[in-house]
Amino acid sequence: MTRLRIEGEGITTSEFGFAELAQLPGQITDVSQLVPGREGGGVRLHSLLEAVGRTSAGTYLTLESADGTFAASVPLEAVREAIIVYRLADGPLPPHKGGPFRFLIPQVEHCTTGEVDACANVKHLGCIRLSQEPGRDTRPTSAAAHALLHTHTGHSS
Ligand SMILES: Nc1nc2c(c(=O)[nH]1)N[C@H]1C(S)=C(S)[C@@H](COP(=O)(O)O)O[C@H]1N2
Ligand SMILES: [Mo]
Repeated sequence: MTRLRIEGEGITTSEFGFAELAQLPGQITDVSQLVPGREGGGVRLHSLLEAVGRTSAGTYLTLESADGTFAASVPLEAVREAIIVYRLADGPLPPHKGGPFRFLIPQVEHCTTGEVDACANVKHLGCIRLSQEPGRDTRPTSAAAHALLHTHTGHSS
């Protein structure tokens, strides 16, 4: 069973599977209510951070895909409203929707527009890491690199 790991400064390393995520407070039954055009259900990032006893220690959040091929590091403050999408109807979020775990930032800016943009909506999320300094970030920085990435991964945006 795939699990989502949370680790870093000031927290207890923890792992969450579908069942654990479903038991947290802060459930979002239908993410399309918050992010038009998106499907599935999720839980607020804030609930996960509370569950692992987050103190004020970490200021950056690094989101890494389970296979390690993609990572984005963003200020925690800027993604306070983020959601971990983990379900579609009663089952897990399928891989073609970015599952089993997908980071989703409501009202995010377009790709390559800043420190927090749509590229930080990491799919197939494996690990969330808290740190004082920015962490690993493989997001494309140029339009050309971005176009290439989209070609390779079949992005729709
Ligand atoms: N694991 C993983 N997550 C990823 C990417 C990727 O290549 N791998 N691309 C990112 C980029 S650049 C964008 S713009 C969004 C696109 O997500 P969408 O196709 O659902 O809009 O996913 C992000 N999450
Ligand atoms: Mo992107």
